[in-house]
Formats: sequence, C-alpha cells, structure tokens
Amino acid sequence: MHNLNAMRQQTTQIARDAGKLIMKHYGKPHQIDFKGTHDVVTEADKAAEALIVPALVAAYPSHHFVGEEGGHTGAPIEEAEYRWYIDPIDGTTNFANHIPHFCTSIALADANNQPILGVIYDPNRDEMFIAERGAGATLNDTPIHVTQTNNLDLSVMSTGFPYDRTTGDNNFAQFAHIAPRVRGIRRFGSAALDLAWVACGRLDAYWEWRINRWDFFAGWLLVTEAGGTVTDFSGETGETLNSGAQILATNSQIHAEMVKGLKATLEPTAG
Ligand code: LIP
Repeated sequence: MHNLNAMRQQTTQIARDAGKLIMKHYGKPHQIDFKGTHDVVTEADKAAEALIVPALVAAYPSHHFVGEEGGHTGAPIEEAEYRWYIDPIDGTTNFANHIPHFCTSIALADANNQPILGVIYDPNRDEMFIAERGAGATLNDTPIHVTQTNNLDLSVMSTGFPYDRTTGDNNFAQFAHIAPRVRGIRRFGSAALDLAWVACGRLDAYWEWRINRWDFFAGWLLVTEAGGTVTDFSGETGETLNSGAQILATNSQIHAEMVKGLKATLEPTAG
C-alpha cells in the first residue's frame, strides 16, 4: 500500500490545479461538443482531465485509471490493486451555461471497488472536501458531519435526472412521490457536490438513477465518513449501488423512510 497521506496531499493539489485551469476557461465563451443528445463536453473538461490523469499515472503507474472524457488508462484493471475514478468537471451542463456550480471529483478505490480516498474541489467557492476511509471527512480541513434531521417533513434534499430521459428510469415517478413529502427539493446539476453537501450538512439527502463511478465514488466516501448512509433504493450496498444504477445518500436518520418511499415507486402499481 502506498502512503495514503501522501496520496491525499498530492490528489488535493492536483484537484486545486485543475480548478484553477477550469476557472480560466470559465470566463471565456465555451466550445460545446455533444456526446449524446443532451450530454455535452467542453474544452475545459478535456484540458482538466489532461492535467489530472497523466500526473496520477506518472505517480502510480501500477494503478488503473478511469476518466470521464478519456476512458481507461494505466495498468490493466485485472492486474491493478487500485483504481482511480476521475471527473474533471462534474456539472458540465452548468459549466457550459455559465452557472457557477460544478467541481472536480477524484476517487481512489481498492480492488473490490470500495472507495478509500475521495477529493472534491469546488473552484467557485474554493471549497475542498476530502474523505479518507476510517479517518473522517473534512471541508477546508475542518471536520464535517451530516445533519440530525430525523423527519422527512423537515428534510431538504436534492436529486438529478439522467441525460437520457426517454426511458422508464428517468426519475419522474420518484420525484413525484418524494417531492410532496419533504420540506424542500433541489436539482443542482452536480452529483458530486450534492453528495459533498449531504456530508457537510447543507442537505439531508440526495438520490439519483444511473450515474457513473466518477460522479459519485468520492462523494459516497464523504457521506459515509461524515456519518451518513449510502445505499441503492432498496437499502442495499451491492452492485446496483456500486455501478451507479441507483444511489440514495442520507444523514442516516431518514434513510429507512427514504428507502420506503423510493421502494414504493418501484412497485408495478406505483405512479
Ligand atoms: C452529471 C451529474 C448530474 C447528473 C447527470 C450527470 P457531468 O455529471 O453530476 O448531477 O444528474 O446525470 O451525471 O456529466 O456533468 O459530469
């Protein structure tokens, strides 16, 4: 095992450097390319990934790397003891539309695909979120904790909608079921920041269908290290969660109620 403390320092610096680069691009008009009907990528995504991935590959050549824009690189996944999941800009739609809410998310996971280090940097607010398995979570070096809200009626939460909203798993049924039962609901457009904000107590919960490991692995660890619970919609922590097919992150207190609500929408008769 490498020195996790050194990895943490290095990853934090790389995320900060990526943030600086992204903000340089942010002020200029954006060249937008379409990856799908609604899924976009900008020059800044590519430039930030080109800053992050080679630096990590050079430092850890025996590891495997998965970047949102560049795909797989480094050692073959079946031989690598560690995997990195990198989202250079989580919240690209916000970035492309000059909405100041996006971040860089970098996660390190073990060979069982369980996160051991998570770094999320928000360059708009200069907020650095870090979690290390077993060592807690921090925001700008101060320990963070989830809220103590224990009632759905009093809860404020966020969610997201997948780029492909033409299929059944588009979150419309879940949104319709949950929204009337809670104090407030938000759609910010960055899954990584949604999770970081659950971890630091700005939100009581977050859920989403069909996101990618680079979107949520760092935030998953932040929430659990801050005292929260992260599962799929049925309360399980297997492949449905690990693949990003479904994610529910809460302050732990309202987890059972959220599972009950989301599960109800998965029943054949739910609307
Ligand atoms: C996006 C997320 C967003 C989610 C989208 C997408 P991107 O990531 O952070 O919250 O709803 O489906 O995954 O594409 O901006 O890096």
